[in-house]
Amino acid sequence: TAKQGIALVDLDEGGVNRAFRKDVLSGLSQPQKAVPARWLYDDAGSQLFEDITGLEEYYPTRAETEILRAEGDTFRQLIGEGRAVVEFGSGSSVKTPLLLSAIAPGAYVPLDIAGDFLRESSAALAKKFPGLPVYPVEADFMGEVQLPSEVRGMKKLGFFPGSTIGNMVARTSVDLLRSMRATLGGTEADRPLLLIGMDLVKDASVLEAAYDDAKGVTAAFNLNLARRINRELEGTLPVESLKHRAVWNDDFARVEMHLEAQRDIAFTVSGESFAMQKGETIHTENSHKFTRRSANLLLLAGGWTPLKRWTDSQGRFSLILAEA
Ligand code: AVJ
Repeated sequence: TAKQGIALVDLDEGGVNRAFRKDVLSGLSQPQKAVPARWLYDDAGSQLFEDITGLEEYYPTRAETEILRAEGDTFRQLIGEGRAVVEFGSGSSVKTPLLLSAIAPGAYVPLDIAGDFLRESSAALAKKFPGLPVYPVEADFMGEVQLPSEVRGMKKLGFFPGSTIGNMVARTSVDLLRSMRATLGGTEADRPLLLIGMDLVKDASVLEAAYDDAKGVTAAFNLNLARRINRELEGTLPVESLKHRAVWNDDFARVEMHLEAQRDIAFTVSGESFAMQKGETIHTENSHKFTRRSANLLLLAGGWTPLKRWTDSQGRFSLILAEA
């Protein structure tokens, strides 16, 4: 069902985020321990991710921004003016303005589950584009979202930069692409467009460095999840005995982040006991990388026909325009 403007964080009597606890307890009970990547992004985690985007080794943000800067004229030709831009996520202070100034949209609709961040970034954006109607919607865009009535008659462009799609396994990303289609609506005569960032397969050493930087910012980002579990779920994870690992999994074409136990450890979370042997890991994130073909295949499976593809000058990252 479509959602709009609901309070999405469900806390128990003690103020504990129920979904977080459920995901952590069930994830730590699996043979390969795993916690869904979305829990990396509390306030500290979101700040650390911001820091990651400025790192020498982390090329995706710079590469995608380069494309957005360089291809404004082509975007405008292919997308046309006056569309309502529906961004899946709150929007970045750099990328979103580049797109909006290139295509002169009729409205901007950022969708995000984190209401505070959504309101802040929307206000900043509205200030930058005084004539542009901005309609933030607090919603989980993994399902169909009801767009504000003000944009119902307008043609739509979905915008999903950052290769965030890469965080999902194939079946989840296909579901998301189909939900995006449903959210954006349209008809056969008036098909919505989607501009989506997808990071590309490249040398494993380049990828592993991008997810295990010399300054240790990505390590801090990953370890922050253990700290968050300790803080929010009365956990006793020995953070100093966990090590950040970034490994290229060639079978699935993805970089995986793990937290690896440096010795045999035992700990509790919300009163439940867990143990890890030395070398055992908690899998905390997937970042899938694509080829031209795998990107096209994924989009097609999700109900989108690729129309045009751009890469940065070093061929590291792609932006794809697709039509429903
Ligand atoms: C925000 C999902 C695009 O996978 O590259 C960066 C997150 N994790 N470094 C990515 C991330 C470790 C990032 N995304």
